This record gives sequence, C-alpha cells and structure tokens, in this order.
Amino acid sequence: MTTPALLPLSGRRLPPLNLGASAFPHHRATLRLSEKFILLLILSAFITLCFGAFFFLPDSSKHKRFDLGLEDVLIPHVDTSKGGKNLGGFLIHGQGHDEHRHREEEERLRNKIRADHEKALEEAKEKLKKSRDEIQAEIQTEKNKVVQELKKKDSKPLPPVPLPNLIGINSGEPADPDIREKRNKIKEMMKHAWDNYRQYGWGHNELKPIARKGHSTNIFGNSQMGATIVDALDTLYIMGLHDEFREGQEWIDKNLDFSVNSEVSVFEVNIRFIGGLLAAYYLSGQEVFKIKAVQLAGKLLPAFNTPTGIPWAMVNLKSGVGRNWGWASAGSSILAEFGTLHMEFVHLSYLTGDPVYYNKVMHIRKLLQKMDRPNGLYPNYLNPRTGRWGQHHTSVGGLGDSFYEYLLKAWLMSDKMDTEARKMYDDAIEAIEKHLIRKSNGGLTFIGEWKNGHLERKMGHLTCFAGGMFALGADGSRDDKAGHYLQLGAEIAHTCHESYDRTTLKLGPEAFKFDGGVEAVAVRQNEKYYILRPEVIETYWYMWRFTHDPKYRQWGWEATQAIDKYCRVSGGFSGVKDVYSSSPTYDDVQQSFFLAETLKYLYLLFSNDDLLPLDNWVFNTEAHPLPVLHLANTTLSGNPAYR
Ligand code: DMJ
Repeated sequence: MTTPALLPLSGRRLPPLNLGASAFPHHRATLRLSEKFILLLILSAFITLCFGAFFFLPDSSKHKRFDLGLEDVLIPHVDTSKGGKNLGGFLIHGQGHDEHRHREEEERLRNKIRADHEKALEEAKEKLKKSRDEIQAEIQTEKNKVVQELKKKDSKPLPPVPLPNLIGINSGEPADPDIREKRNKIKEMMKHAWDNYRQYGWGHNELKPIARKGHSTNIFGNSQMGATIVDALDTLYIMGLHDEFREGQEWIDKNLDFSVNSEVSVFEVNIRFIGGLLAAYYLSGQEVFKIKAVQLAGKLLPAFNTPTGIPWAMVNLKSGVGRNWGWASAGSSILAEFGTLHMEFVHLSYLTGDPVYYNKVMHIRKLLQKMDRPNGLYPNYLNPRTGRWGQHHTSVGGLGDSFYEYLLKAWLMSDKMDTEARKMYDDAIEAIEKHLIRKSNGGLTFIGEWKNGHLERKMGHLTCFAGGMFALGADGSRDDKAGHYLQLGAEIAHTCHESYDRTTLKLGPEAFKFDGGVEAVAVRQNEKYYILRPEVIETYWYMWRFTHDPKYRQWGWEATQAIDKYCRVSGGFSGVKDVYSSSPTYDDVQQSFFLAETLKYLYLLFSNDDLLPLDNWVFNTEAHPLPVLHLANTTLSGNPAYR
C-alpha cells in the first residue's frame, strides 16, 4: 500500500492524487476534494485501528512471561513426569514445558480478563443510569462503612490501670432540712437547664433559651460537639440525676465524633471536653468516656508541632493544622491556654501508659522555667515560633488566670510530690502580691492588671476565682504563711461579694474598677454584663470548705436567688446585659459552664464536705473533679513526682 500524499493547507484545486494502482486499479481519475477527505478519513481510521491493534492487543510473549511468573511460583503440582521439579507441593516449571497446557492457561487468563472488563463495563453502565443523588448516597454509605470500621478500631479497650482512690462520689447529704431544701432547689435549677437544652438544643454546643434553639461559638469550631452534654455530665452524676446522665452517655457513645473538619480552641476543648470526659469516667467507671477522651487528645497533639513546642491556640481536628488567635499580641499563644493543660494531660498519660501527653506539658513547663520574667511576673503572651514574650501584660484574670491555678493543682494532684510546680506557684504569687494586689481607698483588696509598666486598678469577674486558689494553696505555702493566704482568699471573696452587692440585680459585672472614687463597680457599659459565670461562687465554696464560715453559704444563696430571679426564663437560663438595670435584657445564651461549674459549686456549697473531699479530688478549671494520683511507682519520668 502506498502512503497518501500530505494534504496542503490551502483550499485551492490540487493536482491529481495518486493512490497507487494496487489500491484502486479502475479509478486513476482525478478525485474531487470532498471525496479525498472521505477517503483520507477512512484511511486514517484504518491506520489508527492497526496502530491500536499493534499496541493494545494481547502480546503473547508478554503473557508468556506473566504466566511463567505465576506458574513458577504457584501452580499446584499434579504431575512431575513432564520435567518440572516438585518443591513443597508446588511445581516449578523448567525445561520440557507442556505447550498445550500453557495455551489453555493463556486462554483461561484471557477469558478472565475479558469477563472482568465486561463486568466493570456493566457496573459503570448501571452507575450511569443512577441519578446524581443516588450516586452520592452510595458514596456516603461507603464512607460511613469506612468510618465505622475506623471507629471499631479506635474503640479498642485501653490497657487497664489501677484506679486511684475514688472517695466521696455519692454522699454529701446534709442533715439540716434548710440546707437540704436549698440544695434541692439548686438541683431543680440544673434540671431546668438540662431539660430545656435536651428539648431545644440537643447535640448543639449550647442553648439559646429564648429563641429555643442551639447555639455555638468559634471556640467549639463549626461542628455540633454537644459541649453542654459533656460539660454537664459530672454535675448530673453527683446530683443523682442518673437518667439524664445515661441520656448524655448514650449521645456521646453514638454521636461524639472527632474526625470533623473543624477548628477548635485547644484550651477550651481540653478543659471542657477532656476534663469533662475524664471526670465522667472516674465517677461512673464507664469506659466509653475514657476512650473518647483519649481519641480527642490525639486530635489535639498536632497543635504542639511548633518550633518551640508551645501549642497553637487553635487546631483543625481533621487536618491538624494549627494557628493562633488573630487578636493576640504578635502572633502569640496565650499563657492561660497553653498553661492549662497539665492536669488533664497527666491523667491521659496515667490512663494510657503513654508518656506523650505528659512530655508535652512538661516541655512547656521547662521552657517557662528557663525564661526571664519581668518583675518575676509571667506575661500573658508568648510567641510559639520565637519563644519570646509578646506584650508585657500580666493578669490573674482573663489570659493568665488558670496558668497559676494549674501550678498549684499540679502539686495537689501529685499528692504534693510535684514540688517543682509548687515552687513555681509560690514564686508567681509572691510577684503577684507585690505588683498586682492592692487595697482600695475603701479598704477592699483587689487584684489589678499589669499593662505597659503600670497597674490598671480594675478587676475582672474571672479574677475572683483567685480567692479560692489562695485558700486552696494556703496549706503548704512557703514560710508557712497559711494564715496569710487564707486571709487573702477571704479578702478577695469579700471584694467579689461587694461587686455583686453593689448592683441592682445582685449579680456581678464582668469587670469592676477601683479608681476615681469608684469601688467594685463597673464603669463602662460593655463591662456590665453577667453571663452565668462561676468564679465568685467557686471562691465562696473553697472558703466554706476551709473555714465553715456561714457567710459563704449566705452569699451563695443570695447568688442562687438572683440567678433564679433574673436569669431564669421558661426555656432555660440566660446571661443578662446590664446588672445595674432594673429591667435587664437577656443575651440569650445558656453557657455550658453554667451547668459544669456554677451549679456544681452551688450544689457543693450546700453539701457536706464528704462529697468529693479536697484531699482526694482536684477540680480542673472547668470544675471537673479529677482524683489525686499516687504515682510514685509509675514509669512516668522527667519529674521527681512521677518517678
Ligand atoms: C470557664 O470556662 C473556666 O473556668 C475558665 O478557666 C475560664 N472561665 C470560664 C467561665 O467563666
């Protein structure tokens, strides 16, 4: 066959095209352009076919090699008389190959390939007949199957560890009928908060009690993680609300899933979720809580992948990508966030036998120990890339608070063995007392904030937790100043009570000043709100446990009544926007910490001391009780307390 001449690009009439005598013996005549095109088209199709056949039709030599490969290893031996060798039941073919058998095998394989192709083609045709929705549903079902398999794998029980001494989970019943009645009232408030969340916000992070629907904020990311359920579990348990506890447990078992594309706050998830799950595990003994806590902790670990090991503030649970809050000074991480992981992470290492969690928090501690501190104070901001402080702001309230709390509690939780943490706590509060604590003209002790080289005479509601902290740390204090710290705790409790008492609603503002003739009163409109926070009541409870001074129960009862009167709505409890206004407006949020902390501390305030005794339990910063660990014999290393 001759090769056709190349077609010219222009459209002018062409000289006769010689297609070769053997191809068209009777048609040597000149062809018209359209005919030429058709013929060329046929020819090029023919050439393509030949080309395809050459490259894609089965090459028997390739098959031979493939067959040999297979046969060489795996064709079971039936007959060795044709020259093959028998090794352990399988025949290795050598010379004397049976050609006939080989062709049969080749044919069998070819048929199989053909059948497989046809099957795949049929399946593809079937798929194409389906609608987009049907195909998507099928993909989702497949995905779910994979997720279920992964879940099964993740839910394997963890190695058992001896449980610490779990004392005082169920008692606390007061003999005094008046106290019992008050305690029952607080339990009723818990039920009101829970039932409404159950009805209107179930599975959402929080509740909007007026709009009667779910609510969330960026700290929980964009997925429904049932923050209120997890945060409320241990309160339900100690109040004896066991049906509600079981409902919560069931939801967690079936729905709490951390493989979500959601960016959460490492600190908030640690204190509310990991703390809540661990406490629920210790109280109830239900394995599911421990498993979920460990799964979640694994998702937080990528946040520590920074040049210094100081974790990012936020992490995406799926991708593990971390970053810091845009508002934080010079891209810094926040002291109260990366410094409030210790209790939960030590428990995670204890329960799993995996030191990874413990090592992360000890690394943070070691790094902080090495750093210079202006005036002995810890600034609120630390850059996780450079390891340098950001702005020199120091606070015992927002951005700093629970870092100091966790130094003390690390010591308590280690059965007072972690003396390194105690020393850091003692050093820190000495500097705080020297530079931040003052008495107002009216004689109120307050804790101000250090900003750009001067003291701001303003105290936050959050800072009021420190009264309880000073009392809790009194025993074991340096130079045996127990009396002094108990007194300091009492003074802070008094100041914070004043901040409540000087309002119209008898509820405390978010921040209050001690300046220009103002004492314990909020000045700016945007500091007059009360969002169901616990810190003042928390301090009343600690002071009550250490002194049994009845005024703490009285103050706690005042707060209970005010919350019930001004924050209660038919759909739950709401924060209020102005505690100085006689007709308050609501913020329409029932915070999860209201159930975790505020109502728990109130309930404990009206219970006997044998309910969760402080010698055996340490409360994390979200009021989740974790047992004291007697770790002298464990393999955790790096800290004298855990050797
Ligand atoms: C709680 O989530 C914790 O107590 C945290 O440490 C700071 N404050 C809120 C409640 O006010």
